[in-house]
Amino acid sequence: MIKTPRANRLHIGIYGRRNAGKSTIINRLTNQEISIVSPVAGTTTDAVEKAMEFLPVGPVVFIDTAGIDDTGELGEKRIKKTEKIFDRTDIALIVCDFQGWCEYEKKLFEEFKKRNIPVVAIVNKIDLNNISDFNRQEIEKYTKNIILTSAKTDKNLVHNIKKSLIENIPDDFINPPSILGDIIKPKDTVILVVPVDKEAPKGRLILPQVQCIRDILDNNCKAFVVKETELADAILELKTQPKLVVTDSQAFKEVDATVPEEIPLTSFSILFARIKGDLTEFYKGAESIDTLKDGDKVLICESCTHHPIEDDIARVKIPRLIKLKTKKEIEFVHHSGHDFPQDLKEYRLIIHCGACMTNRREILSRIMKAKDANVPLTNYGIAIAYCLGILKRAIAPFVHGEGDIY
Ligand SMILES: Nc1nc2c(ncn2[C@@H]2O[C@H](COP(=O)(O)OP(=O)(O)OP(=O)(O)O)[C@@H](O)[C@H]2O)c(=O)[nH]1
Ligand code: SF4
Ligand SMILES: [Mg+2]
Repeated sequence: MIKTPRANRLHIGIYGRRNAGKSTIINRLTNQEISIVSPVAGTTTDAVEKAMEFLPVGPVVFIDTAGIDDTGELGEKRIKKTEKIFDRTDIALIVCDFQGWCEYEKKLFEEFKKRNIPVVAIVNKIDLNNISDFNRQEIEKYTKNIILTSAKTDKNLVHNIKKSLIENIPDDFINPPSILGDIIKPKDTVILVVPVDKEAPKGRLILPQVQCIRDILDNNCKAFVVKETELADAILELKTQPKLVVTDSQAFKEVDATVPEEIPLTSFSILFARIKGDLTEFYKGAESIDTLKDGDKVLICESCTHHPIEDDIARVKIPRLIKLKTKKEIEFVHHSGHDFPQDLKEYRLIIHCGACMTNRREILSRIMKAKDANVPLTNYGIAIAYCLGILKRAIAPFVHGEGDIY
């Protein structure tokens, strides 16, 4: 994703008057000194851009702009330059202070509204102001997305901006285009391992399997679909080594033993965790299984409701695996459907289903809610792979550089 072309990145423009704190905010977001910060109004004269992977939002470009309340001839040139950036903005952050939602900000807002660009209002410098002076209703007439913050002292600033972005990003940005597109290239072969057990629906494959087959075909590659019992033969019969083996999580252990080490192996759940959620967060969530103690509550969430079957993955298999791994007496609470429990604080861990029937925004919002409550969140496939001791292998195809996972 580092190679994502600029055009495919979400462009986040940071606007506002001179001295509002725009450059301080871009530096916080990127965790780098991208832009010069100073008390002199009009410090940023030319837009400063930074492309980066902003997880879990994805590939973005942040654009710090010159303050647009600028006056004089030079100021007009700066205003024109800043206005040009409007055209490249997919989502706008308007930075102001308590008293600052005035004519400039309103005009800016109307400009973005005309262009159908979502706006997040960032009311900055709360450390210097008396919070009771804040008139939220005034800004709410324009946008419901309001972040009250201090770019200098607020530890949650980046988290809150991510949350707001996830809620407001246009759909085509939040849904990455391909499941395997950055892993495979034309003519590659991918083996898909599909156990046909009691949980498999009669006469058909399930949605993640079908979507993977389609994605492999879309990438001009070959899909070789087998049950775990035919996997060893399939590998032997292939004239060239498969680029990847993807298995159902439930057959992971068996498949791990069959697939030679030099062939990358992952699971459908991990592929979907990647495009539906945030692999890094899910990985951290799985690691927290080891910190569970006697009496802890673990929430298991499924996006759809269905009748539990004997040996059900949520009610039987995952609890069994976690108990085996931790040797602790853990209470499992089950939840299904589109609503998400309001109070998450009582849980030590949330394990989510593969979310094949939900959109990415919903899962990302759940991740952010779990973060707000300080509860780690992972998903079925990643939790299973972790408990079986094979997560490192399953995640290896997605580890880049210094250990970034995406
Ligand atoms: N106390 C306090 N100072 C802040 C905060 N955010 C920014 N500042 C200070 O406000 C001044 C202006 O910050 P910048 O980030 O340079 O503002 P800017 O909007 O980029 O300004 P221009 O580039 O001139 O348009 C600097 O002295 C910052 O240190 C904040 O939340 N609290
Ligand atoms: S959304 Fe979740 S519960 Fe529903 S079918 Fe997909 S993985 Fe299963
Ligand atoms: Mg600046």
